[in-house]
Amino acid sequence: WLIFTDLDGTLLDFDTYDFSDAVPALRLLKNKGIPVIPCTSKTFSEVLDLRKRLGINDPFIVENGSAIFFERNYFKKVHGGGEIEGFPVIVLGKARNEILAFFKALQARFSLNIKGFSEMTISEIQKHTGLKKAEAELAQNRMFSEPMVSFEKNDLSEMDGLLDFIQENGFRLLKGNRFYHLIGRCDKGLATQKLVQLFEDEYGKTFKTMGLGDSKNDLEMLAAVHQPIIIRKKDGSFVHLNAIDNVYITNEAGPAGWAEAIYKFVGK
Ligand code: 2M8
Ligand code: MG
Ligand code: MG
Repeated sequence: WLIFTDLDGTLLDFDTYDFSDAVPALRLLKNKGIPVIPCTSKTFSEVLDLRKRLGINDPFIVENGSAIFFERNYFKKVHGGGEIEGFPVIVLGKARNEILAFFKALQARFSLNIKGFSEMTISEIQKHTGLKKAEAELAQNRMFSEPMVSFEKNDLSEMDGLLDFIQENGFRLLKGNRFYHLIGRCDKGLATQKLVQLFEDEYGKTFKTMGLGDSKNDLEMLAAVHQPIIIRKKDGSFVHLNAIDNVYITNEAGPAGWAEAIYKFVGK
């Protein structure tokens, strides 16, 4: 198995970011030598901090499929993608300065009532996310994307011409939980496929793949794996992603649902 997992609302509790209900399942995967690969909207800095606490050292996908990072020597084959902060990296998205320049162009053209992370103070980010100060700083330290809150009545995807303009210029707008995310022409699914390929080239065999997620921006990741898992939300609802077959929807929410799916498909 290779396990691809979203973090917020999936492996981490939506409000408290706690993952204690998933600890025994994480330990089980570690004992079995099964890689746990975060695939998240979060930044390199946030995931670096979290993987220490989660006790995992497998590759990770950040900022909605914008880049794949792994430890030196994790793969023996050379990939020539360069390094960022000591980690070999494969960049699939666009650099933050390009993202921010386009974000300004977007605001100028559509006069939207939105506010990006780059325009927020740390305490505003804390207010929107419930993160602690140090964590909010890690979330603001972005390389490839701009999350934003919208104060518009309608979903941004319903605004006339907006998505076309974004797409024509080589960008994408995704909906996470609390925020919209402006990224390059990438998604969690493309990054997942790319990383599966690296594993298969390295080991010369195929892997069974599982993906776990709770929102719309997880769609492409879930479509790219053999066993997609939709994690139930705390109010009992779950995201409806009709384009995906063979999906298992957990009974439990957040990290408890995560553990439930691991036991069901990987065993105890
Ligand atoms: C943002 O992402 C979440 C996840 O889906 C969202 O859109 O609600 C990101 O900015 C991430 O970096 C941050 O940690 C998270 C905190 O809730 O919010
Ligand atoms: Mg999520
Ligand atoms: Mg996410």
